[in-house]
Amino acid sequence: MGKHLAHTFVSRARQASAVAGPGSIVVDVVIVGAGFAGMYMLHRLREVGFSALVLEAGSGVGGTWHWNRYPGARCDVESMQYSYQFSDELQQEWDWTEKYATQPEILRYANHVADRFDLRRDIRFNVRVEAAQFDDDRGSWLLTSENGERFFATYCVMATGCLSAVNRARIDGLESFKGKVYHTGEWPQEGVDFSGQRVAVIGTGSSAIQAIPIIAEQAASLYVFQRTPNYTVPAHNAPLDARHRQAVKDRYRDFRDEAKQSFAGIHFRYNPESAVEVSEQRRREEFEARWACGGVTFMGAFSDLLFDRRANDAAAEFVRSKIRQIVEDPEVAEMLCPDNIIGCKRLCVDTGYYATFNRSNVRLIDVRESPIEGITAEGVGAGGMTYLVDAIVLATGFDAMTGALMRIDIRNGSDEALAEKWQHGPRAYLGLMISRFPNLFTITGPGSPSVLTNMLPSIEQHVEWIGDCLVHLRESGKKRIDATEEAERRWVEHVNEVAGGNLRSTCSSWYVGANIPGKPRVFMPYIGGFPAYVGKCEEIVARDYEGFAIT
Ligand code: N01
Repeated sequence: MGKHLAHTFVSRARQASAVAGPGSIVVDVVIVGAGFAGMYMLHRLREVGFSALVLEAGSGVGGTWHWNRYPGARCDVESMQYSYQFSDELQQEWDWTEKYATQPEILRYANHVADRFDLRRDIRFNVRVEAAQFDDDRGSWLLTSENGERFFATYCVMATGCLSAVNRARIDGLESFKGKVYHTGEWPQEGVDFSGQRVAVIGTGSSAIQAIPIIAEQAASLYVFQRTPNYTVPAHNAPLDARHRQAVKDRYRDFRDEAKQSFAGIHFRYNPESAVEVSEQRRREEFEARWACGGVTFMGAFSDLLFDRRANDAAAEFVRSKIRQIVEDPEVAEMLCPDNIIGCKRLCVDTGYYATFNRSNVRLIDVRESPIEGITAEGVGAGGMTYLVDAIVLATGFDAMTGALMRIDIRNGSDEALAEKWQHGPRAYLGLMISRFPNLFTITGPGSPSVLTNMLPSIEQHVEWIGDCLVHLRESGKKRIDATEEAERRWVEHVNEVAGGNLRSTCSSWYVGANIPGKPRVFMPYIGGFPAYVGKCEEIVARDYEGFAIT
């Protein structure tokens, strides 16, 4: 921070603390969350001369990667891409060891970033924010923690994550179970050893699909309770070849720029052909090649997989044919075969998932027709049976995109709660700001591409946009920014319109809030693609922050 800026901040902080009262902390910007978004936001704000403080509920940095320590947790975006690019020194000095990094390796990386940029001195750990209230007269936010600490700031940035508010699923009798209950998204730091135990896993989403093969190797017996079968493609993970790693590093800037031109912000081979226009043989060849390569880029096999039901059916049938080849018991194979749109729910990536059901200690229980009846002290009841277990793993997902925000009592200067404003679904301008909630920013909020893209470049783009916006306000002598209702209305309409043309908006997934009882059904992320979105953000800035009221 420059000397002048530092002086300005200190005197401003002194003036403000006189108003805020003793025991309160006053900064220019308060950031909630020390995951990849909050860490980079802090770094960026320091670079441009704002004082900032991060409040983090956990005991360490890393967000998602701090909490999701379940066995087998690993990112499904390649490690050379799931990393920051804001510092060339950082991306050159860090050596990923595997094609897809494990949770411990990503957490080591997050800690390395925190140390390298000396971030910890401005992060308060074990502080869970309970409420955030804007004061119209003061023009500042007051955040209050569970322990009653108070933090004042002109601006507030919610870097609370899209998949961070766990959904524990309301199952009768869960509290009466006498063994241990774990949620994949709140895994104990010390780890869990299931050796010799009888274990139940409830859920078959991405988390379960990664954890099940590992738990199956440890446990004496494993019962998998499946409500909806999911499509998963093999990861084909491998140690990262040193020559490949160096080749990417040698042209990292170009590599990253090319990735940003792709729909999901991921560098991969996208095939512009239509699946319905090519021959059966050509289709099969391409699907086989994608299956052999592995990973989520399977959905890039043809350009129309998410737009044309016939194309989608072909891809889905291909995966079902693989399941039938891998799983030895035809009845179990049929239970594992999904019948919905592939890629509608987030495609999963696995290592040995389907083959796990060939093990004699693993049993699949279909709870679609007869849901879990309840949990007793001894186990899980379903289909008239009680499955006796020592431990239950809830792999039941998250209250995605809005959950972490809604769990904080966020109120504007008129005491209107965000929960009230969003009672029929989230409304935000660009997923960055929410009208009537001035000086409040969200990173990868609803209405931004976020979860449909590589999160790291999406986070960086938001952080840089917010940093530039605050500099703009300072330079123009302004201290208040709000999205206009009209701009927000038009953006929400656009988000919905684009979603309407995509098969992804048609099924019951967490993208539409369908996994949380009572949550309004709205397709939450922006599905127009990363380049279109970035272009829109830049255009709005070039038009002097069109759609924002700056006063
Ligand atoms: O959660 P999910 P997740 N009784 O919501 C079931 C990211 N991620 O933690 O489909 C029985 O996908 C539910 O069943 P149904 C990724 O974006 C990434 O696995 O609602 N079952 C479903 O099977 C992912 O999409 C990575 O019928 C119940 C499961 O629980 C997102 O996080 C790894 C139930 C929840 O699946 C969330 O994934 C992990 C009940 N009462 C996660 N309630 C990688 O990068 C829920 N279910 C690889």
